[in-house]
Amino acid sequence: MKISRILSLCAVLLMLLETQGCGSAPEPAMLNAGIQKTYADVIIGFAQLGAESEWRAANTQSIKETAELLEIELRFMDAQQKQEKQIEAVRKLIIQKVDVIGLSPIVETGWDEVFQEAKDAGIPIILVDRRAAVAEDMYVAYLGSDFLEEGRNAARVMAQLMNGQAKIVELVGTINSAPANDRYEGFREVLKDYPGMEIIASESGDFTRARGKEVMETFLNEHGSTITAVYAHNDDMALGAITAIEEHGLKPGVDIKIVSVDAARVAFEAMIAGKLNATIECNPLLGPQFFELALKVINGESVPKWVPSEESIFFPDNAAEILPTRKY
Ligand code: GYE
Repeated sequence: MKISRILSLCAVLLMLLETQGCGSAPEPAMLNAGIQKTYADVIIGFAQLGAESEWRAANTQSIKETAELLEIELRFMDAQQKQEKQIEAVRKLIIQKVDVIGLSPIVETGWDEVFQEAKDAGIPIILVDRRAAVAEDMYVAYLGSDFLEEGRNAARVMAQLMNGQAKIVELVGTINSAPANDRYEGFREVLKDYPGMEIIASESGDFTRARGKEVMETFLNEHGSTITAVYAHNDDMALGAITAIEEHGLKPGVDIKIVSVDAARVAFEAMIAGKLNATIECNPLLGPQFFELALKVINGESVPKWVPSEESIFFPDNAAEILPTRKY
């Protein structure tokens, strides 16, 4: 055995003795001090929230594909859109003693207890995609988008499209989820500067195409052609709205302008068909950044509290050119 390895083992032993003396559980990063783990040495858990949208499908694929590529042992759980199931999934991962838990919390609140359980077990949590309303020391990092800015951008783009005059209906994402909360708030923040832009109805379509269509049908039945614009918190709901508008005998993208969030391939197809006017990018391809962060955490390296994803805005004029380059 090399001297350096013996020294690091001694350091680990010393640390163990010290931490046990204080009566608190040793942090896994401390245990590994000096011994650099590789992807092949670790088991990573991921508690996904469900499979509600194109975005989610791409996100799940990115996580699974990256794990395979890096030969990481991944324990992947799907909570099927239910917080109880997601909490249960985290508990299972704790029992399985994974090295890190990645979690996309379906809603923002109600996480304190299970986060505390993970902390007590010495298993760090990385928030992926969505934030949770817990104290900062309950998770090691948040990897994901600036949803507030996405909401602001949607409002800026819509104000331009509508020359500052609009009767807007809003399709909100999953109630109490971080992206729905922030896209709602960011949009309104910018709209304050445009007195001619009025939100006449706002309801949740739960980020799905089916609910987006249903809610848009109700909006159309209640407000008819008073509606001049739709703000959808994701592309799937925008696509549902497009169908509802067509069935109502109006032209989506022309009679009613539509701005959504995500920039999935389906949004580019809708823009090419002239039925969607803009999509604000939200990047789901978080697999590579997630595992890189996880390994750093396991090896005790410091990581930023928030790792933002890089994003842009897309319009119909070059949608056909860009579509082949889109990975989701
Ligand atoms: O925009 C939506 C999905 O959390 C950013 O969830 C994600 C959102 C995404 O269902 O399509």
